[in-house]
Amino acid sequence: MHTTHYRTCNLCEAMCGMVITVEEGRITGIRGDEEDPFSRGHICPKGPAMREVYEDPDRLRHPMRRTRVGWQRISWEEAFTEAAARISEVRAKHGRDAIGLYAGNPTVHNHGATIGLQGFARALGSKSRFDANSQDANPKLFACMLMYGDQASIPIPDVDRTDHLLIFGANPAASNGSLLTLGDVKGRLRGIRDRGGRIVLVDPRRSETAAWCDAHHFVRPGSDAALLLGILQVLFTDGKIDRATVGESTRGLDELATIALRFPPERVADATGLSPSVIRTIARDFAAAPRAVAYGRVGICHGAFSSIASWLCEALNVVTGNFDRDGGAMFTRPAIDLGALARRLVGNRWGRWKSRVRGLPEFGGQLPGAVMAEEMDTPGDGQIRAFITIAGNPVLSTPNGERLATALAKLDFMVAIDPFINETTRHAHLILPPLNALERGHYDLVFHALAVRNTAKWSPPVMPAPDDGRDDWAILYELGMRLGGMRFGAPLLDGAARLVWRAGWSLTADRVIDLLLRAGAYGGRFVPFRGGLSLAALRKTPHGIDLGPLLPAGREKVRTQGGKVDLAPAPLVADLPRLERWLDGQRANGLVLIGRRHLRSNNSWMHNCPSLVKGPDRSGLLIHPTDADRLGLTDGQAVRVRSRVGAVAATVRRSDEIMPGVVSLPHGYGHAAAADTLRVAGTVAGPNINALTDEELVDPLTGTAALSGVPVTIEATD
Ligand SMILES: Nc1nc2c(c(=O)[nH]1)N[C@H]1C(S)=C(S)[C@@H](COP(=O)(O)OP(=O)(O)OC[C@H]3O[C@@H](n4cnc5c(=O)[nH]c(N)nc54)[C@H](O)[C@@H]3O)O[C@H]1N2
Ligand SMILES: Nc1nc2c(c(=O)[nH]1)N[C@H]1C(S)=C(S)[C@@H](COP(=O)(O)OP(=O)(O)OC[C@H]3O[C@@H](n4cnc5c(=O)[nH]c(N)nc54)[C@H](O)[C@@H]3O)O[C@H]1N2
Ligand code: SF4
Ligand SMILES: [Mo]
Repeated sequence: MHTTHYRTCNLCEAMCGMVITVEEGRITGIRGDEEDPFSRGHICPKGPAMREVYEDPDRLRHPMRRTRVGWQRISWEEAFTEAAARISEVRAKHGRDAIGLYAGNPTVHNHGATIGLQGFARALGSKSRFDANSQDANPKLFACMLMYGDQASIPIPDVDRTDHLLIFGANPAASNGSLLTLGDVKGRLRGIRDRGGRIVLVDPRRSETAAWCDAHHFVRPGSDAALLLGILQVLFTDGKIDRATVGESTRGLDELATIALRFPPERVADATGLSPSVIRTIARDFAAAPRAVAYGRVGICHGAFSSIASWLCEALNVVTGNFDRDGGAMFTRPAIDLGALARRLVGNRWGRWKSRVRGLPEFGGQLPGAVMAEEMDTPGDGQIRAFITIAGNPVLSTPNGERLATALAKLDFMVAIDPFINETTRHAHLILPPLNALERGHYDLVFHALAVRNTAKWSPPVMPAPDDGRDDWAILYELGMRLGGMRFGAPLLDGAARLVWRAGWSLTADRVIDLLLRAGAYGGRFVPFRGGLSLAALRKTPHGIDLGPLLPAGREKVRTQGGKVDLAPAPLVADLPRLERWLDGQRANGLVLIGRRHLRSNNSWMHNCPSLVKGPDRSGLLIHPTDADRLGLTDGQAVRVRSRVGAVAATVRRSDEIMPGVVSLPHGYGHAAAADTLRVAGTVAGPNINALTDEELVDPLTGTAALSGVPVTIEATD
């Protein structure tokens, strides 16, 4: 038997369409789908590696219990009974907040996990909630919440129509885009230059993306906020801001101008590493372009001033008239309105409670990952004693991961919902492995809402699910019900769900997607015979549906009181003195560490795929030749890299692609501790960068980890 399946890859944010062929029950090919209207045949090496993940002998197919003599297979019933009993026990003895919950990145690439987690977290009722966004996009979401009134109002660079793209700290050539879903990234970016437009990159590393740009400028890690103030100063001084027009749809323009005027390029040049004339050129080229858009991502979210930098990057688009217009920063109109869901389930909240030990604020119901370890290893009321992870590997992904590993090992109880026994889940008492992505349906709940065109696509399962397999949704649902009932914030619905569950049924995540599609902007809204989008309609268009280009959204997306964009939100303005103290103060001048991504890795979890890890060692410590010469380091030399929190072994890679004064290690490596259970990854060289990153270095507004710009020293070990 030979079958062909069309599917969206759910590994990264790019939503590539794939054609998967299956013969005699085996996957025989995965290639790009030329007929997918969004990705147009583009695919990267990770897409085909989905077969290796599916077939991986290390991937768990059954629940596992850790015993004195190793991992033991148990039944789902045993696993759920034990997990619910142990969690309930800790909850009864120490209170709800003693249960920690960490949700990792793949949950947002999985509609069942995305929706299920909301109901599950409420079932737990704990304030000790964490997710990967506090190592990722929280500063940007926070800026959007304050400026546009909603953390789900995230403007997307209209790459297909812009004349000028100014990138701060993103490397789409490796990452394929983030908070910017653009299938066929290379083709789409090339389109800008083919139209006579320009791409300018600001990054401490001359990354793979630099080769696609007209200009690249080195910037000192963590200094983007200062650079953006310098750019805005030039625009306000030059009179490039149409104050009357911008003033109509915003508040705080005069305040922003007054702030920016205090930061002429001469004041920020030294701290940023860009000369005043380069800063002026960046500003003037941006202002001169008919349609321009500034885009900042992980690089600017990983600094100590990440919320300010994210704010100013948004503000640059707004003040130059490039907000909510074609070719600028635009909002999507997805088939399922993630914003409405998020407002209902997450809310635009900040600072309702603070972390117990350090007093960092919650944001959207989550505390920062940077406090996880101290909340476990500091005794007292509310100390985390039981921990649930789903689709996360915080030992490799959060700052000072080694401290976390030590704390995990001392917990009363830990359960992981994960298909692998890795550096984090190895500390669990129980592991509940979900179905593989190819064994379940897929709808990109999150990334359709962040894409450069409005599109919708449903991917049915490719491979049959084993009889006793459960997807993430089903696992969360069962455990949530046993812990007091899934709660989605609608008591009637929650009550009905409980009755249905008691009767032995459950609602599937796919059914929820169908309901949301019908209720959405393109759905029939449950009017009989009206037609419109539904799961059935999407099944009939297996390559996906193009719903058109981004359109101005105006009031619908700017949800502040009064409906105006806030250009000078009070919490961000109040944080500026901290930036000024740093800018004008004595700055340490030692080496600082930044991270990087490679096309062939996906955070920490795909190094067990042989096709992705073959070839040259990609984990080297990048160091500029002038720094290497000063330290007497040669290419390939073994070194020890040390920070305040730890030390790791690394191999020197001299390269002028990195800025002098900066060194770089990729994140997601350091698999030695799990070498027995990740038998391919365990042989891959490279240290855990997050054994060096410092949990004390955070953006104080959101608690987002400052993973970039960590002070380090380097010494030769051979
Ligand atoms: N192949 C691959 N693709 C991925 C992932 C992966 O691991 N591998 N991960 C996915 C995930 S979870 C995400 S969030 C996205 C992230 O996608 P991107 O935001 O594109 O992230 P990176 O590729 O890490 O690029 C960040 C860039 O910021 C630079 N940088 C570091 N510090 C600074 C700074 O202070 N200022 C400036 N201006 N730049 C700085 C780095 O040198 C790097 O080039 O990628 C997604 N896609
Ligand atoms: N120094 C440094 N640290 C970083 C970053 C950086 O740039 N530099 N980037 C940060 C960013 S942007 C992110 S998003 C985080 C990512 O960090 P995390 O989200 O903590 O971890 P991942 O490495 O994505 O690990 C994903 C886990 O999910 C499991 N998994 C995969 N698919 C599924 C599934 O369908 N269901 C379930 N239940 N499990 C699944 C994998 O086995 C793995 O254990 O790392 C952050 N950490
Ligand atoms: S670019 Fe992203 S979505 Fe596309 S094939 Fe690669 S991992 Fe999958
Ligand atoms: Mo991420």
